[in-house]
Amino acid sequence: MPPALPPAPPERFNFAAHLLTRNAAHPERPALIDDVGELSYGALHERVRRCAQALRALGLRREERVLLLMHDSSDWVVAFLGCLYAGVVPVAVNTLLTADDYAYQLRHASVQAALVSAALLPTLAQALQQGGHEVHSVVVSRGSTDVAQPGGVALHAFDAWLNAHPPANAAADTHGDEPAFWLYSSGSTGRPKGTVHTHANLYWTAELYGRGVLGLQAHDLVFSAAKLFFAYGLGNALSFPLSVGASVVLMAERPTPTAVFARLTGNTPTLAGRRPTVFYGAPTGYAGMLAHPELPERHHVGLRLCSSAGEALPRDIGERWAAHFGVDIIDGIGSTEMLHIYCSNRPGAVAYGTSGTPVPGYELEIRGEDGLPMAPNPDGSIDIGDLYVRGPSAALMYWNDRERSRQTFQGAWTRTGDKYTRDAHGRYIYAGRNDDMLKVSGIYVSPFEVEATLVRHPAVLEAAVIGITDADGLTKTKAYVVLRPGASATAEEIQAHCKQHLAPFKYPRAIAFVPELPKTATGKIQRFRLREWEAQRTAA
Ligand code: 3UK
Repeated sequence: MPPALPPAPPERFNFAAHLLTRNAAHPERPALIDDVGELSYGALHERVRRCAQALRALGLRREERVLLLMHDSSDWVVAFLGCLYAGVVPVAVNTLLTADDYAYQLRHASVQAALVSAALLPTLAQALQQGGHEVHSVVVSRGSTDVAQPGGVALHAFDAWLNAHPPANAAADTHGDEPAFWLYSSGSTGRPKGTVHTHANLYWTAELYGRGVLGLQAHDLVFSAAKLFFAYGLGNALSFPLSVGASVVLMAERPTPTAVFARLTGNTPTLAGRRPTVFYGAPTGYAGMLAHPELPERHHVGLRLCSSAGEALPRDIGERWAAHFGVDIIDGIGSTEMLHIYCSNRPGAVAYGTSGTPVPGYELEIRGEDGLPMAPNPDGSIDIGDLYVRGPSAALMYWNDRERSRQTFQGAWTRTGDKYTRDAHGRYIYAGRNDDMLKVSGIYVSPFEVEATLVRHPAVLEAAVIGITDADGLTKTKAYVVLRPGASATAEEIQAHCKQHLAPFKYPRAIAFVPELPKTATGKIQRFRLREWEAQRTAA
């Protein structure tokens, strides 16, 4: 008998209140350990309720949206849960974007207020200056609010703002299916999609994956290299651990190998020797750590479990990590649309090079070109097709985008955009995307967006961007560039141009200068030819 699925949450359900209630019996236990200090479950309880009250005092009402643009810290968690507690909807956004990106999000989400890290305030201020938004208040976490104050917007310092308000007495009486928060997700063309998630979706991912598959326990100390603004990081470092009373390490800086090693070995002032038992990261991060000269020895870390998602984990990386640390990496596929992982390996039963089997509570179909589920072969395997998933944590919709919502959310089923096969043991094997999206370091990059930026460089006539596979088996972007007659530019100059005009993580990792691009008779760039060139080059 498979283990019974968890009970459905009650109809009236507020996820923040649910977490606080679940942990009310152990107020002294550490909940969050960030770069500057530690917050117990009791202190978290109080701060979340103060935050809810303070949001109401700003004039925010149920269902209104707030931009959450912060580096990982306990303030991030307090802000997110404070919004949920008040029934206010946080729009949690990537901290690596440009002022133009934020200006779009402010308008698209009709945001009323923003919660921002001091270090990101200048970028947000630039976005606010573009106008066309309804933001009336900005709350600044950790640092000076000394910045040219955008006209008509009130600035508050997070700590003083919280402390000026008593804890709210009661949580907003939200419905489990009510919009709780949004995350933005990029598509190959068009603006990013505002993906609307509910209170119940957080519950389902925490119960089905965090508890059900990963088996997180109250005594775990978890650390995620993937940031809280990614759906992956939000489950890893917020909803999963806080659902079981575990403790979380939060880190504001970029997850470089050195920064991650310091946490894994407990070697920071606030950790003071406490070492994470569970680590989550993207494959590129694991590869970077394995290649790093300061990779800690097995006995310097306290890991019992590692998780990977965002892009397929190459077998070799999993095997090398397991050989070094004696701990498997559990690879699973999830998405912003499904909120977290719905198909995964299992602790103690890992098949590297596969995404494992469906997470109990989710159903998968591999569909053929006719749109129907493909029949298994006699040995039980299924040939390549389009992966669809059905499960209780699917987003409600993409905000204000009927067309793309319809394409993705098809009744109970969600179209993943991924190609998959299934082997004779029932394990699912990733076989590429069926749009042009690339996953670089586990983050979506649209080749078209990069191309549009490349051609803005004065020396560039035309450009095409494709994904290439590096020596670790991971995807990196490569740009084929045709220069204007008589113009010259170096690869470094073109990369610097991209980092300046695009979110820097989107810059092409390699540049090839070519006299012309392969095109069809009608002038369309033949990307498959570029991929063939690449294959020939690597074979040579
Ligand atoms: C790809 C994978 C192979 C795949 C995510 C865990 O990555 C997450 O969400 P995104 O919306 O991207 C979704 C797409 O990324 N992908 C993710 N994981 C894997 N491909 N193997 C994997 N293990 O194309 C998928 O459709 O950024 C991951 C939890 C929550 C998430 N949002």
